[in-house]
Amino acid sequence: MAGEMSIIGSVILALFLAGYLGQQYLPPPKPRVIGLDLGTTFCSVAVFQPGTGEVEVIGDEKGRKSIPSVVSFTPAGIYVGHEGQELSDINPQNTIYDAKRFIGKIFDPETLDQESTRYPFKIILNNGSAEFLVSPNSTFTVSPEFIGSRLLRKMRKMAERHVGLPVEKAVISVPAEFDELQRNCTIRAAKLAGLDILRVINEPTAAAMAYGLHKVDVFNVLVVDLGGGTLDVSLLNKQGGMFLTRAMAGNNKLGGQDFSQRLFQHVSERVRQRHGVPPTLKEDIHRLRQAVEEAKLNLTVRASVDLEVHLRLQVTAAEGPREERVTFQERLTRELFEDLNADLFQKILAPIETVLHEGRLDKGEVDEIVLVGGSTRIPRIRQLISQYFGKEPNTSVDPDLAVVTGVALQAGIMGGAWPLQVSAIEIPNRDLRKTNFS
Ligand SMILES: *[C@@H]1O[C@H](CO)[C@@H](O)[C@H](O)[C@H]1NC(C)=O
Ligand SMILES: *[C@@H]1O[C@H](CO)[C@@H](O)[C@H](O)[C@H]1NC(C)=O
Ligand SMILES: *[C@@H]1O[C@H](CO)[C@@H](O)[C@H](O)[C@H]1NC(C)=O
Ligand SMILES: *[C@@H]1O[C@H](CO)[C@@H](O)[C@H](O)[C@H]1NC(C)=O
Ligand SMILES: CC(=O)N[C@H]1CO[C@H](CO)[C@@H](O)[C@@H]1O
Repeated sequence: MAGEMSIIGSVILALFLAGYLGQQYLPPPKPRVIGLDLGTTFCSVAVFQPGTGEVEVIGDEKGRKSIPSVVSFTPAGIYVGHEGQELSDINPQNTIYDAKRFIGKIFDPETLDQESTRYPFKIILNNGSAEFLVSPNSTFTVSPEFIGSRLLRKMRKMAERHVGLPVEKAVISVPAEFDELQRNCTIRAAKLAGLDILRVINEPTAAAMAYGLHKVDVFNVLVVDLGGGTLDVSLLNKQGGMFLTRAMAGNNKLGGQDFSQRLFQHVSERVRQRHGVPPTLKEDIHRLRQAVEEAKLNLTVRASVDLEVHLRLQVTAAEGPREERVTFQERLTRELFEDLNADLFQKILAPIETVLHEGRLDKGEVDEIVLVGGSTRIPRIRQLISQYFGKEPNTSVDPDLAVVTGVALQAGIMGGAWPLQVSAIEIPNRDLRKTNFS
């Protein structure tokens, strides 16, 4: 008996030793579960590297770490991400973006009609669900899930190329406000892309994890996510190592696109003042929009930028209409950008106040503020938030990649990757309503 015990003991010891040595000397296993952020305007994919414990965000063929959530249908085929985005100005009726706003949502005809007016493509109602009507060659409808699946498929391919193995499992994030049907439809989109979803986690929880807040002693975390087209503010509580969403508020019509639009309108008006006509050719508008977008990004790091765009303006002269080729140059300052958007920036505070009120919390009781979404890079927005709270927000993780970083950490946990971390996640939020300002 004692002999048997000691044999079992040695076997266990040997197993431990093998595990320890294996961990020390074998090449680390490849990540088997990927983390996906299927965003309204951008998507990204990341893996947790077993061994180093680092998260690696995977680039596309050109190394870009997020792809636009755009799918364009042409007679030659379907173009996804940057390629789809490139076609948005010349193929607007067949280039679908913002599909996430429609996934798993039940609409009444009036609401959908109202939403449709904001888009250059056709949206129709099919038994309460939104579908996109496209006619690249023949006319057909595609569902928001189908659009999601093409984006997810592209990210799956990016991951497979990076890892060098087929990828079939993933963890995906969704907005905290998503109901069961929206979550189910997101899972269905992943299935269509050949991916099995092991867990769905809330975007603010993922962002908090990216900052390691699941491992440190904090209680109240406020997550401000300002993306291309939406603002989401969530108040999280940590209870027994698990995140609970206490309150949510936002503005589903406020984001980087609106800030760019203000700058575009300004620049367009300057063209009119200088040359008598505003840009009207599709190519001119496309070029001007791209230049404005780039200038906006540069104004985050510089005080001014010099815009230079070649235009072919359609001038009406006494002899009839003619085309005038001009090189439009204009200096844009950060101050101008802030002035043009002052009222929009101010709108960020309303949902913050709402979540504090609903969570019955004083702003001084917020332990950490996490900023997510590309538009939180804008210096004036950071300043507004830090002034409001009287403390600095957490910004060390790239705000475009904070969500996917947290999702990949969760994917690492699900994949049983070494080093094992606490599997702290979240308590499902039931019957929680989001207050929307828009
Ligand atoms: C029509 O367009 C779709 C989507 O862009 C493409 O998949 C399909 O092959 C095209 N069909 C024909 C007959 O060209
Ligand atoms: C329409 O939607 C309802 C639920 O929203 C579902 O029960 C029904 O089966 C659907 N009908 C069709 C034809 O898809
Ligand atoms: C979502 O999917 C689960 C599991 O497949 C199912 O039990 C549930 O009824 C679905 N809910 C909705 C609202 O579709
Ligand atoms: C923006 O910055 C990039 C790189 O820093 C530079 O190449 C580009 O010319 C800048 N654009 C403007 C409009 O200043
Ligand atoms: C500036 C700031 O608030 N940084 C915080 C970000 O989050 C970590 C926790 O991981 C804190 O330790 C930092 O102080």
